[in-house]
Amino acid sequence: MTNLPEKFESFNEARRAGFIKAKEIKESGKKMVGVFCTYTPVEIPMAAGAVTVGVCGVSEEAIPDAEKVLPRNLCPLIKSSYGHAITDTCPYFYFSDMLIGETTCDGKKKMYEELAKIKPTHVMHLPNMQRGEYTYKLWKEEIKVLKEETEKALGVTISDQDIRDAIKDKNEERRLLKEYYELAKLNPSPLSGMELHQVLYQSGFKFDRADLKDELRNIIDSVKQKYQEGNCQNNIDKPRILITGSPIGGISEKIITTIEDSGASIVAYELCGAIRNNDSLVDEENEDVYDALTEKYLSIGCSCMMHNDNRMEMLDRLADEYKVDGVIDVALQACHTFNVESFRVKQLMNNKNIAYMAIETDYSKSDTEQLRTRFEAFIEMI
Ligand code: BJ8
Repeated sequence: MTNLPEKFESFNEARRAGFIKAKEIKESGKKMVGVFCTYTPVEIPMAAGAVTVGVCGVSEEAIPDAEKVLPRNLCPLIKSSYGHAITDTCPYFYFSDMLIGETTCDGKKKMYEELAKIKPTHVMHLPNMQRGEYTYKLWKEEIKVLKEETEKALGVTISDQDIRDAIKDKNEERRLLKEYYELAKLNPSPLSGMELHQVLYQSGFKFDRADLKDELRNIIDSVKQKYQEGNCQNNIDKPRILITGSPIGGISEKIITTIEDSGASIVAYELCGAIRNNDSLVDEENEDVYDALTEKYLSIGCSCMMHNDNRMEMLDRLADEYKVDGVIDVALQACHTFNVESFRVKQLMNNKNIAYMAIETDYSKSDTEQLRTRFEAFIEMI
């Protein structure tokens, strides 16, 4: 029995419903900015009065078109994003006035070169190490350059106060999302893995900021109340699973449903679009807004960083806080950084006596049954 209120239904379809909203936003004269990555300091386009939207592709339909230009042996997220862009099948890409990318993995960098031929694209130079003064200065400077490029592209002026207001606004959303996903620390979790995922992922497509926050508040309160009344779809015997790795927006059904059908309860997502973005806030007290943004965004633990200790520290902490029994590490096909880093995650979990498995998959459904067999065996073994 679900603990979610009826309002949750609007999160299930937010990405699709947002297509019409995006059109209305554009017709009202507002600007839209497409982003690809958790490293994007979205407070800058927000400070410009623009609506930000994630434009990472999540379906396999456009991949054959992308493969006319990009190699087949490339991450499906990149091929899908590019394929939808060139075939005009992603309304969010179509309505975006500007795209923001970062020098993260090699595939994305090279895709941005191609995208820039069809849409104004600004690529931020993200350092690939997180330590030292030089790195910090470089990223701070890049955020200032982003502010200038956004001003030029959208024909606006962005003040420090605009950025401060955007920081506050985004932090409020992060606090609510965090309060929501932390409900899964309860044992048993009051949420199914899909309910946990959908609210986190789909909230990025709810463009009315006040409505989004109201709905999140409503959902959190409803889940808490129903749980206190004794409603819970999980039982205490289900193994508690943490998912980590590449973004799973394009494979959520295949991964989440199959794992939970195999008898487990997913309680945490150390992923972009989930805990990786929302765990830490931007410091609202810092008088220098660029310092505040630099600190927050440079600390993100993505595998594209060399010596990615921040991800390991987060995984170590989350495994304890969420009382995790097993970790499933998901790498998208040809995602070398997450694939290589899986060895380190495995060692960490072995040392903590937590069951661990790694999978590599793409956006097709053809390996669903094979994955099901592997998930069943893993969960049985826990
Ligand atoms: S901060 S995870 S959103 S880079 S899965 S395209 S890394 S080959 S998406 Fe990512 Fe930013 Fe990191 Fe998050 Fe490349 Fe890997 Fe594909 Fe990836």
